[in-house]
Amino acid sequence: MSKPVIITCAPTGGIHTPTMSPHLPIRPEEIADASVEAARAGAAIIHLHARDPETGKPDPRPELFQRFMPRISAECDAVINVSTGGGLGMSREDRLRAATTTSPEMASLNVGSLNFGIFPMRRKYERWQHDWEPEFLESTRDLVFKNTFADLEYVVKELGGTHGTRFEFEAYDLGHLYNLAWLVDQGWVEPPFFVQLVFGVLGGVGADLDNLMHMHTIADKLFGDDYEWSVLAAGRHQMPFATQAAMLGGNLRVGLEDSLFIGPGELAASNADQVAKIRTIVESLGHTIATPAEARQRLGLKG
Ligand code: KMH
Ligand code: ZN
Repeated sequence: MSKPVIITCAPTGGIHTPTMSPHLPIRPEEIADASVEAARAGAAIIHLHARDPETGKPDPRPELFQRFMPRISAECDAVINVSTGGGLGMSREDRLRAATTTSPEMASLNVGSLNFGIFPMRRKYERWQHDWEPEFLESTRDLVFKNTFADLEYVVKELGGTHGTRFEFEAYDLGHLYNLAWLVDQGWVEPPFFVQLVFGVLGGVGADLDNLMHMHTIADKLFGDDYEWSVLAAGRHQMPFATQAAMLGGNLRVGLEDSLFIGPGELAASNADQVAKIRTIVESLGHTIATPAEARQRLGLKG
């Protein structure tokens, strides 16, 4: 019998724009509501970004996080995970401000650099098509999502050391797993590691199940019993990849950060709907879902 599945929900992210879905939470109250509903639907971890309440753009200001984090903690028991990815093009300092101000139990750490391509999809996938803003698409053509070795060292020492925060290590490609192994070798991070395998971001590894199997195999070789793994996949790949992760004994992430859809041509009405859908799938496969307390214990969080 495999372990209960840890569901992470990422309610808003820093990529999709408010023009793309009326259901994307933007204002602090909306982010708090979406997070609490997702937790009630079965998410044990909530991965958080903030947005400018007026424009909806990704916003690093800690005071915005402080407008939804306390409410989420007061209204549910979910683990709060603060993004250090922020928004494309943000400086390292800005990306860290919210986490260093709030000292969360968990923060994301993107364990390598990549091109972060956002381009219109091929016509055959038009039911999953997004209405991206042309200027935003243009701005991503010449952009590197920068996570150098110096950045990684800085973040693990600052957040992991001083603040006792533990990480959702996001790996977008095979090499990123080796970057994490390097951090482990340096003695800068301690097990258990929570490794989020990310599929379907153009610039990272493609959403092909053979890639999932291979990344899982390599992660097993590198981290053995010292890690828990989870899967997220962008856009239309979200639910199939989450399902596959659960079938293989892993954990999974859903949320409007990663996909605005709940089915072909159908926008998700809420984050909780995505959590409820994957929970139904997971439970119908004979698995159970993890409570926040179980996630804390398995991931060695400070609580
Ligand atoms: N939007 C995801 C593909 C972060 O916040 O650190 C990446 C992400 C990055 O979650
Ligand atoms: Zn994120």
